Amino acid sequence: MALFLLDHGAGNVQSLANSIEKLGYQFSWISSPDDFQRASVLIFPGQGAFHTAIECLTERGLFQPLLDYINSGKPYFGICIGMQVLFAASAESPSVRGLGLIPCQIDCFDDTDKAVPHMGWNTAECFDTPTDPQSTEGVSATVFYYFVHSYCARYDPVQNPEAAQWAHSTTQYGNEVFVSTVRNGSVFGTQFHPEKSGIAGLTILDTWIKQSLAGRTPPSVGPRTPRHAKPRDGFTRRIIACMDVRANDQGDLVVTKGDQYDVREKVSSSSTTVKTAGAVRNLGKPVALASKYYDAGADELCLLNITSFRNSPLRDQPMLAVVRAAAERVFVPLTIGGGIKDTVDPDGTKRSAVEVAGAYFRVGADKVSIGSEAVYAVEKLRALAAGDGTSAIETISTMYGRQAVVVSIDPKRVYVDPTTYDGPYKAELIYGKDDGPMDERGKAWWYQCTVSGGRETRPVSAVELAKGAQALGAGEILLNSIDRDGTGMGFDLDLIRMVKDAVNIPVVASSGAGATEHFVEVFKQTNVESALAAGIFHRDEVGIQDVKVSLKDAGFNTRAI
Ligand code: 1PR
Repeated sequence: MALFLLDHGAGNVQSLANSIEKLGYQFSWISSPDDFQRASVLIFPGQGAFHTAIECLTERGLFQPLLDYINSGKPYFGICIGMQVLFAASAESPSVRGLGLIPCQIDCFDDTDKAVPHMGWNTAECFDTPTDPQSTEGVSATVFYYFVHSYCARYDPVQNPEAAQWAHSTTQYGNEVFVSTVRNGSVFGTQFHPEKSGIAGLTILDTWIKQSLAGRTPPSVGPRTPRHAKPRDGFTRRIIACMDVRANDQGDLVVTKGDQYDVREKVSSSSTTVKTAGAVRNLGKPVALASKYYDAGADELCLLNITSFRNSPLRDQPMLAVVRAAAERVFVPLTIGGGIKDTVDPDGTKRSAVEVAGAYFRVGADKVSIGSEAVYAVEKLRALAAGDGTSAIETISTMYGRQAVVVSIDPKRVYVDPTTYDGPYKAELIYGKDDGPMDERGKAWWYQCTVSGGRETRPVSAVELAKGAQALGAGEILLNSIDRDGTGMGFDLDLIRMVKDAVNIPVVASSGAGATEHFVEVFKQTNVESALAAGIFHRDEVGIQDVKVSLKDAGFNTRAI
């Protein structure tokens, strides 16, 4: 029996390869149509947009051989888009035909009551006997799986009977119930990413591969009771550990952490009280810390190359090596930021932002985070009134899907006299709060965007950037605050509320966490889906599990390890 993986060329397939290697299985890649003849067990970890997957398969002559393989009755496991291509069509790409095994359409989530994409951890409730791995394929209703998708197969036995017949488990997001795994004969598919779902996901992969290599007997399908939306879904709040990475003065990549983005030690000379900048703070090695946070139950990890705006990321082999090594050890989503833009190598070779992002996806990143370039793109959007298709946000989201593009916002408060301010951000002013520096008390403020790690301000507000980024195709906002970064004062709730209310995509609250209560507060007082911290985790002041216990006590769904 030979296990093969299918790479359609537009997604992070490295994560699945890493998971399968971790489980101890050997596999080969499908690289030509003939390889399907040699495959007896096949996994297709499709990612990105429906049309991209189908077009890539067609261009490489793999569409029909894939259909023939599935029709032959040999075991097939489709992940995310690899599951969606089994359907006849998708609302994402109405003119493109899928494989058509499931004769109905994939629909778009309704974003009026929730953020879309559905990005994060949720439950999956199997129809079959919970104790029998032959029938559950290892899917358990008591653990959580990582989903990231804007389109889904609605579970509705009346309106969408074919999808309901194929449904093996369902998941609820907001008020919508959708099919989270499909199964029929030797065909299995998960809408979630088992390769990014920690131990729970590895269990599914292991169960399925083991049974398939041993020879499967297609399970019989028993009678089913139709399901309806419950008062509450299983979607959890995500806790993200962030590592700011840069070279220290010896040239080694280290995790550092700033106070309001200043990452150098403050050194006081004995003869004077003036503090001067010392060495870059070193809080540990990126891969070791990433492994530690994965083991501790982080729902997601973020690695930001904070000085990459100075050079070409594709020449930054140490950073690529860090991401590769981290992806081999952690099986939760990994976001990589810093320097995601069109660049020119010192030898004059031009590199597009898509190439830069692709290099990170190929070594195991799941999402890229765009900072400075997003600000310039939104400035251009304002001037042209529409995207021209050339920005990093647009090109990467077109190729890899919106869910792979995060926009990182680095805003700073601008204090103004509310009685005289008549600038363009009047409607975004925050009044009557006195949590800023003493010399700004009594003033109002707005949030101005910065580039190059906070070194330069630009005439764009955080709200404007978030809206523009969403319009250009970003799938998530990582919302920092230079004023709160490293202070431990808690998240800037006014900023977070304002940005969250302006967009429909998920928002990550970042900067200022100093205690578990700050996480409870940000989830109670804003609608963000996730919260990120750095300093308190690096300094072991608060553990990731401490945060989750507090959230659970406060009534929020959280993922246990
Ligand atoms: O502009 O596309 O090259 O991206 C650069 C990226 O690097 C941006 O995401 C930017 O936020 C980040 N960055 C640049 N300089 C710094 C710096 O600190 N000097 N770090 C920097 C940003 C902020 C957060 C931090 C939270 C939580 N780091 O990610 O982790 O504030 O910290 P806390 O919990 O300790 O308060 P581009």
